[in-house]
Amino acid sequence: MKLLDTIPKNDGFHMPGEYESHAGCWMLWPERPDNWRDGARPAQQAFTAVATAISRFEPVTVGVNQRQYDNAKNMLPDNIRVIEMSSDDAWMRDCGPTFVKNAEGIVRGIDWVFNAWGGLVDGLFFPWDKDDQVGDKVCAVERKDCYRTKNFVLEGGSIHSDGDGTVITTEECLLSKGRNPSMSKNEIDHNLCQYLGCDKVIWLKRGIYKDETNGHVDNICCFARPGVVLLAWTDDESDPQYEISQENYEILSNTVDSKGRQLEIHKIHTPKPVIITKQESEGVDSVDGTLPRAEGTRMAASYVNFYIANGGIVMPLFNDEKDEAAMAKIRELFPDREVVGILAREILLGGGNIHCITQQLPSSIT
Ligand code: KQY
Repeated sequence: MKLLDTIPKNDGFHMPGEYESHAGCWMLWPERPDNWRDGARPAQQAFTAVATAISRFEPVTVGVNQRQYDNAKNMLPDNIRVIEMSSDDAWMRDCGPTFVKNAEGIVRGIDWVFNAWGGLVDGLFFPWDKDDQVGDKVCAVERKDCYRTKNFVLEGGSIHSDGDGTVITTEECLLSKGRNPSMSKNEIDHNLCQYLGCDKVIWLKRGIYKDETNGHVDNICCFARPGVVLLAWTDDESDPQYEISQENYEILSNTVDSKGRQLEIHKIHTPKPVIITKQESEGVDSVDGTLPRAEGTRMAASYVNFYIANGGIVMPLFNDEKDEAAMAKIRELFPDREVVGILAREILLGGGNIHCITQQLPSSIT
């Protein structure tokens, strides 16, 4: 497969919306005991539930480290393709490729530089070299030519594309010191347009309160279709999330997308704060250089972190009184898709959610 050093936009490629048709979905398998409690067993059950749900709608492939291959094969249903692939952790959205597509339906990958959400500045573990190779490996398995961004650090969870010329991101993440500190906001904006084939970037300020990725957009805001966004929300003025959501609402209300459309904004109320318990904290190995999981820490829980599959939505639930309303709202916004809820606390305890552990491969249908 070719490694390309040209620019996707110049080659006629752009990132489709997640709601466009997929050839499949990629995931990784969790195992590191300094991030996942109890030897990652509960997380493996949650990942299995997510993979199984998505596989009802489209083919799923799970990349697994050699030492977990047998276990993953045994836990995952037979319709899921399991392949041996080294990784440092299990966040396919972030270390995997972002796929772009042209008018003929040719699909290519972008293999961003990955540095574990901030490298030596505020990255979440060290080293991350195996994760950094995942994008290239997925493209090879899928026989997709691949763009490598030599000096541009980015994770897939920090961008959303509407597939129609507009991308959303957050300043908190893309302007963070651990990503591309020598680049200005304008330069980063330009790079996003060049690689994702878009004409406009909407810059939100901050992501979900306490999000350890420096505020990935995929936990706070996403597109339901061009011109329509979902925004994580709270009416509780005493919650630090209140000000963050208000600020982003202002930005979204006072902008237009690349086609000049005013955005329709739908508020998705967050669950009540999800806090790590003593037992959960004690189940995680303590290792220097990995973000600790201390009892009492608030995790960045949000319903917006869902995956859009062909004909389905696979969304996180938290056993919270807001679960039902969030599901109902998402059903209303995606009337042609079956909405499947998965109890996702064990994924959240690792630092992300369903969107963060999945990556769609667009289909070649034009
Ligand atoms: O995309 C994400 N939310 C990934 C979070 C990584 C957490 C690593 N502990």
